Amino acid sequence: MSPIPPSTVPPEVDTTPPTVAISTQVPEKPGALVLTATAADSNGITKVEFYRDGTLIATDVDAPYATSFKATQLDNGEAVFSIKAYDSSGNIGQTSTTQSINIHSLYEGVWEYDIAPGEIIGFSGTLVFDDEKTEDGRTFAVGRYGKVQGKSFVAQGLAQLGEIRERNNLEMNMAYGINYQENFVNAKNIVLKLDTSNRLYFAGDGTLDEKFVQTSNRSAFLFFRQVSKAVPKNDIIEED
Ligand SMILES: [Ca+2]
Repeated sequence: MSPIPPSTVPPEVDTTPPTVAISTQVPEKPGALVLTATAADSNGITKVEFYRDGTLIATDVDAPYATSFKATQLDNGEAVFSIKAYDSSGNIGQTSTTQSINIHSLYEGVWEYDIAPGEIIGFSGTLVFDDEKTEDGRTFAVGRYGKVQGKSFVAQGLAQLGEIRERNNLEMNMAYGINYQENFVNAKNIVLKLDTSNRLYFAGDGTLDEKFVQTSNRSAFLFFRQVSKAVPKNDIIEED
């Protein structure tokens, strides 16, 4: 039996799509939602595309194939994640998975605030917490605030609200502009309560420290009341 000369072998046409699998890591708190794909093909993988609800969100050409994005409460609900893996002949292997996203963060939602005396940071306004961070083992709700004086919008900035670890010990920062590391208000000795509708609020005497005007440890009255546990999707600051 003589072997067929190689020159007479017709080129092999690859019609076999890559074999694929998708896996997800969905966070419970605001953070990275990770999509990972495995793809294999005898002729090699040229790229893997990642889709969310049919929309392309990332392309990866190098194994391991993965992408991630920061997921927050605004992503809550069902999402379909899918991948398409391409071999060098253009065959596509694809698969998808449906994920339930249910993310919550510390004190998330909309709050009203009142702080007196007004010459520091006073007046009233709206706070929205939609994220959290952990520093040195302590967790802070992170968001924004808007300050309203009468009908006029007078300031906005970043806000942090510390985790209640014991009664009468709340840490709160409200920052002018974007530099809350330098210009912050720190409040303590706050009482944690529930109102008649079982909504969380903080009320009591505390101290305010504002580095911006080099004034520190002035006594103040502070009041924070949660008006909604939902994080609004649009403009988070409402004038009243
Ligand atoms: Ca193939």
